[in-house]
Amino acid sequence: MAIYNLCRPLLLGAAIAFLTALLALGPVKADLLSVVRIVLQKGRHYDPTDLFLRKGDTITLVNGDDSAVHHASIEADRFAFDAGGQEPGKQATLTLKEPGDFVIACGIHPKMKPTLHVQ
Ligand SMILES: [Cu+2]
Repeated sequence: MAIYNLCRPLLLGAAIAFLTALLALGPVKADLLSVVRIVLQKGRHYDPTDLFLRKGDTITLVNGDDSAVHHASIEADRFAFDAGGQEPGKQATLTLKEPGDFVIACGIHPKMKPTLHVQ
């Protein structure tokens, strides 16, 4: 109980700081229900290799390699995605609007194949 009483002002301060930060984000508030996930392309691998997402979520593919170019694409029944050639440090985004399981292919590194599981 004593620890709780000691920490209480700190917790309150942290909560206020968090809420202030949320308010400062402004336009991002409308998107709080959807999620943006970072997917790293590095060392000829994706991290993570399986993503569990909801319809409306967005993924940002980040080329974290020093010299390798990646070319992510999806060929699905109801949509297609092509990030084009992604130089090191470049990003590409994709918003998942359809439910299902989708495999991202890298046109340059055939073994790079993460799967998106969209509910
Ligand atoms: Cu690649």
